[in-house]
Amino acid sequence: MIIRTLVALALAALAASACTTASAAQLPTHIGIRIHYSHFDQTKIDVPMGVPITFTLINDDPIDHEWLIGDEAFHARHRAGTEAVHGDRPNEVSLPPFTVKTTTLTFDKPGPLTFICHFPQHEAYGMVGVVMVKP
Ligand SMILES: [Cu+2]
Repeated sequence: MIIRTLVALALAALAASACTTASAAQLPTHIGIRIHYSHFDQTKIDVPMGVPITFTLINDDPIDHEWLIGDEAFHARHRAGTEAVHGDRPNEVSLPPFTVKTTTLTFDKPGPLTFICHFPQHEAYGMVGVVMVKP
């Protein structure tokens, strides 16, 4: 009985260590983010550094949104910005009502980046998420 318990504990420890040592190579490179009722359906996403990550962005709402990803300085510029429409840069995607767009980005530095919809009041309403780039 004691041996059986020890084996179970050892297996549990092995499973736990397997989870914590998951390498960046095992992280997904295709991410789907759905917008519904002015919220992103996922707001914490881990991605590997240095490989192309494809984001499929789905606007399920009858209003415009946008998906802008960058660091704090980038978002400070966009909060103050007057650019109404984005779409010519892979990290700035305009999403008209009921549209699906795909963009591909390769992150070359580890750490967090934030994605935000900068339409008036949307950030305050909760249209914010974080992509954590893992080395
Ligand atoms: Cu929005």
